[in-house]
Amino acid sequence: MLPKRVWLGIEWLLHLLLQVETSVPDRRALITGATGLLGRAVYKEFLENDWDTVGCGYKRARPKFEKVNLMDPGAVRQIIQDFKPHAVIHCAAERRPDVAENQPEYTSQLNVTTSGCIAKESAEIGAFLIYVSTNYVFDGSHPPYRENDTPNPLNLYGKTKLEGERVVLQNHPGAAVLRVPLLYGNVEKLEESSATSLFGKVQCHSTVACIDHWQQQYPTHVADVARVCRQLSERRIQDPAIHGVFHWSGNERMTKYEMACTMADVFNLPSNHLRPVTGRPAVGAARPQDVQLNCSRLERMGIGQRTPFRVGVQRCLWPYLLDKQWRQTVFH
Ligand SMILES: NC(=O)c1ccc[n+]([C@@H]2O[C@H](COP(=O)([O-])OP(=O)(O)OC[C@H]3O[C@@H](n4cnc5c(N)ncnc54)[C@H](OP(=O)(O)O)[C@@H]3O)[C@@H](O)[C@H]2O)c1
Ligand SMILES: *[C@@H]1O[C@H](CO)[C@@H](O)[C@H](O)[C@H]1NC(C)=O
Ligand SMILES: CC(=O)N[C@H]1CO[C@H](CO)[C@@H](O)[C@@H]1O
Repeated sequence: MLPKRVWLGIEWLLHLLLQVETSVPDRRALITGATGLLGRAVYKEFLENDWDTVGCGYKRARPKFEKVNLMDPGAVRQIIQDFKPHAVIHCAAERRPDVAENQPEYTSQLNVTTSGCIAKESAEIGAFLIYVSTNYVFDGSHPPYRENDTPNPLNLYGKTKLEGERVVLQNHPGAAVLRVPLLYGNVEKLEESSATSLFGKVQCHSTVACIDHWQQQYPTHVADVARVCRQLSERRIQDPAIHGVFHWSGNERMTKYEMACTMADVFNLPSNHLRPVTGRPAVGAARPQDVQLNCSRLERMGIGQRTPFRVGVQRCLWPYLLDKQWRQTVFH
């Protein structure tokens, strides 16, 4: 028997050796939409966790990312053939329901045709693909929704995302579809997420703001979704049987009105100018009332994390706080 100290020494050496081994990234990830709200977080998550990571964008690509027009099948083929990724995380899409409603041609080309093309090219080189989809594929009449519940999208955005799911799984049966609800996180401007955009109204104390209190949402931090994408990709390397539809979501049910009140509370701002609107919204694309996602499939795999909404909004909104005095006393 060796003394305990010698064993500890051997263990330590092995630990060091393994670290050297794993510090050379031999896993490659391609992130589409890496300039977008979710893609930025996904890119960061893979990059910081030992993946050789390439992000692509379009209008905002340069200089950090590859500029690839995903509408061009030749360009899609070229980047996938050149980089030969092990995992492709497809975050590029047209996600604004009102734009999708008004520009259906454009939306379906980007959402459907492009996704099918990425799926075909990924399958050809044996890369795992995660297609990011939405809880809007459901109509909201019977929450919570499991992965195999029947979709019934109410608006064109949900319809094209659902078509995208189908064409992805047809062209790449080993792919994964990850459905997520309303996302928020570090934004380039407050309007980038419909959750963070509420902060403008919250800080404008002098103006009464009527805010939706009808639709139940589950605001989800992009860093949490990014973590799910990475963990799922790593699990897939060990277990090639992993594929199909997955759900991920925050677990705090809130209306936009409740999100706005929470933001006011987090930053100790007045909220008496915020007014709840309890009726179904009359304008814009049709929206389902409650599309809670049952996430137990990923939970059972031990995958996922959930940033509390108060913590998430404090982190991503404080740069937009107008009251510098308050910022100084609390953060410095
Ligand atoms: N945001 C949400 O609340 C939400 C909710 C549920 C599901 N999702 C899904 O999550 C995914 C990511 O959404 P997001 O909010 O991160 O979107 P986003 O911020 O609007 O980003 C869209 C991305 O798509 C890229 N893109 C657009 N047209 C392109 C083209 N022709 N070629 C190459 N790239 C192009 C954009 O690149 P450039 O800007 O560089 O042109 C950008 O990186 C989408 O699949 C969306 O459906 C989002
Ligand atoms: C989620 O679905 C699982 C079965 O897949 C079920 O056991 C569980 O009770 C469901 N959770 C909720 C909150 O409905
Ligand atoms: C709802 C919608 O726009 N559907 C279209 C999606 O794109 C395909 C082509 O890839 C069309 O055939 C669908 O009509």
